[in-house]
Amino acid sequence: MTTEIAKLKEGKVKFQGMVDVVRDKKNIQFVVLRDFSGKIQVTVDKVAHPEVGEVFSHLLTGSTVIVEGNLVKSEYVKMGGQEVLADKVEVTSTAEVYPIGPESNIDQRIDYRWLDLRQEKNHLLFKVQSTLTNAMREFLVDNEFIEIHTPKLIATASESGSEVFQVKYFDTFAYLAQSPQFYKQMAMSSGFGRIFECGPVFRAEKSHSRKHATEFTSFDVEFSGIESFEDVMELEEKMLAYSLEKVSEKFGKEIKDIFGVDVVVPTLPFPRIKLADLYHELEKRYGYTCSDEEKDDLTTEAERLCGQFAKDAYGHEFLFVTDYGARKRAFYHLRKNGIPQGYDLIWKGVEITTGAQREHRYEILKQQAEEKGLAKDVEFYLQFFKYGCLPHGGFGLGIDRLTMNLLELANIKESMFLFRGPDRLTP
Ligand code: AMO
Repeated sequence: MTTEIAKLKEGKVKFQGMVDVVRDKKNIQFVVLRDFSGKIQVTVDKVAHPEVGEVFSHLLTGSTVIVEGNLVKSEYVKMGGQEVLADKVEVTSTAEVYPIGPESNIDQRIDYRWLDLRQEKNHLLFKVQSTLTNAMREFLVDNEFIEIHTPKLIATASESGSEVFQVKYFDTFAYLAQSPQFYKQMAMSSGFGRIFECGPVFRAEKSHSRKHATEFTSFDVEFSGIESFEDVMELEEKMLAYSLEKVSEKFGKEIKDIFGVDVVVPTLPFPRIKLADLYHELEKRYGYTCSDEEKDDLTTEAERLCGQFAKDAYGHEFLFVTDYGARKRAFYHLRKNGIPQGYDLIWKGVEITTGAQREHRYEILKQQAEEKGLAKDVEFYLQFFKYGCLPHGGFGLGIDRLTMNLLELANIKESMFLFRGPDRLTP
């Protein structure tokens, strides 16, 4: 039995599908069945096959069947110009009335996410996400990066002081990794040279914003032998341009039709601007100001305005912002003249990446950790740099945010298979 609707051929067919809709007329029924590959119209002559008509007339959307019949060309059928004239049907599961509909909000829809995901729009979303991450992998593997898998259960609350989840671990406690940061750098110390990882990370932040989740998928890259964080930005922009081109080729038209969004393959290089210059421009162009204290980081409003600014100043969707204040950046960023050698990448007014050259010299790294009051927690990590380590850098990119931006979705919840937030642990 063939199970792919899209591959059915003229003549006798037997296949499985899920009921999309049943249109019941007096003597005839038009049923749309679907599977992952596509849809097909099944036409039932109720006079010739009353027992088949009887079955379909009781089936609700979502029920599943095995149909046997004859597939014929038909110029009257909009759906691919073909139909299956059914002579047999077997029900494999029945569905109840759907508890959600077009009027339901995203939180109600997530309660029944498996039904929500049945929408074609959502199928497209995840095909796009899969193509995007696959292209990123492909780009890196072609450039001799290897994929590694680092532990998510760790012994100490880590990194930047950002909140971590504590979990019971036999007679003691463990923490859920908020980033593979320490281990991707360990790979550099191990001499791996070029690595990446795509996996879950956890943040115990009670944020209800449109771009925060407590668990998300992070695409992390780290590589050695760099001369400055410029090398890191260069790799990332090339990777994104390559991947967006793949998405555009494969799904550009469908994305435009279904999401109303143009997939723009970005030109290289992406524009770059220092944080202080950015604030100057935002004030000059849009009258935006904030306190001096806020200016060593990007405020939420400034981040949003970056989308407009990148478009107005450079005709670009992306913007690298560099030269943040040391107070706001992670202790492991290499500093030159006190300035952290890192960046954030803003796309359409939303941060999608943090990247940097790392401090690879043990003594300085230790001192920077101490300054932030983290030396005890990161003792194990500091060891990685005691026995020599090449200069290196890398970046972390949130896959869910990337997808949200690509398809211009209102909320990150839409772009996650299953969202996890402060009030959400189910389904
Ligand atoms: P950072 O903390 O900036 O950097 O995270 C990197 C990227 O991850 C995404 N992101 C999130 N996505 C959804 N929900 C959240 N709560 C959330 N927090 C962050 C964003 C962000 O740009 N170790 C560094 C990376 C590095 O330097 O390599 C880090 O984790 O897209």
